[in-house]
Amino acid sequence: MRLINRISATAAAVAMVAGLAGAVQAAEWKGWNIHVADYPNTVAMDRFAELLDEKTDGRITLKMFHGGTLGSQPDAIEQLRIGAIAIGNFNLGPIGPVAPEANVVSLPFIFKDMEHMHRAMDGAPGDQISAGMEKKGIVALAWYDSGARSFYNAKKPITTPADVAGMKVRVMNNDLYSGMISALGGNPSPMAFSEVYQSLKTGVVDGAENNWPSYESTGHFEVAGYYSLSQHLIIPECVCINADVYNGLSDADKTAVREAARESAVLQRELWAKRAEASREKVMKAGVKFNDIADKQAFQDAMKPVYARFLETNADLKPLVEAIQATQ
Ligand code: GTR
Repeated sequence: MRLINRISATAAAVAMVAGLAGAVQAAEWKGWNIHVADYPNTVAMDRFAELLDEKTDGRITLKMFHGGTLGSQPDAIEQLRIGAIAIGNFNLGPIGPVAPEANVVSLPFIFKDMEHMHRAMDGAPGDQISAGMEKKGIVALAWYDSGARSFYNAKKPITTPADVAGMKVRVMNNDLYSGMISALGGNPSPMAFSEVYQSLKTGVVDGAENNWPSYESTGHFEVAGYYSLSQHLIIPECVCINADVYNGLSDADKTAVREAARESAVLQRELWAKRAEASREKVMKAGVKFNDIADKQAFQDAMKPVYARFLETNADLKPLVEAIQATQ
């Protein structure tokens, strides 16, 4: 009897120590995402969390905070870099000011279409961009889609650069976007995503620019009813992780984390394609005045000073710009 008691006491102690060890090793990560509940990125990031849990047998738990509740995107990028949050679904736009290589994708019209962007990001240019981000403490695990961004405003259709002249246009925090609006003769107004609806509504800005799903999910279409298909930016997004957190993982967990991110990206891209169409239909039904832009060349020509200034301060990135442009 005594012996049995001793054995079970020992077993309990062993189990406790194992449990403690497990608790010490188990990681609980915080994740940032800016979008609303049913947005493709939100669904895909939740799936990423599930896959992480499955693939690491519960060793890694990711708690996602959606809707930008942990802060604006530029703030969240800094939080990720210092390790206050482990994971973020970031647009490469606000990463550009931190990692110059990543800024190349924010040169207006650098990508011809989504397929061109995919080929470049899946090839050597994507690797160079990842390496540049990693130097700044951000590891890109997979790329998400974000469609093409076009101009919208509360006043009139935009068909030529002259239509933008004098307009106050919200841009994301990145000098390239401010330069882009200035080059069209407009007044750029950098501000956080969460402030744009109210600013459009109260006339603090006349317009903004985004893809169909963000134009729709934010309600911007209700307060800026002209959408003009300029498609001037095709910016990829990442599932990103703090570099120290990533480098501290075992090889098996690194593989699990990468696989989970890539699988979530396959889902995100599928959902993205459907949502882009659904959002377009929804805003059109709501009465948005849409126009195509027959002559995009005029907008592209106006971007020459933006490229020139960028390459002046980032001469070393000229080969990367050219490699993207040459990607077939
Ligand atoms: C969206 C993007 C967000 C954010 C937003 C913005 O398309 O998914 O990450 O960058 O645009 O305009 O701030």
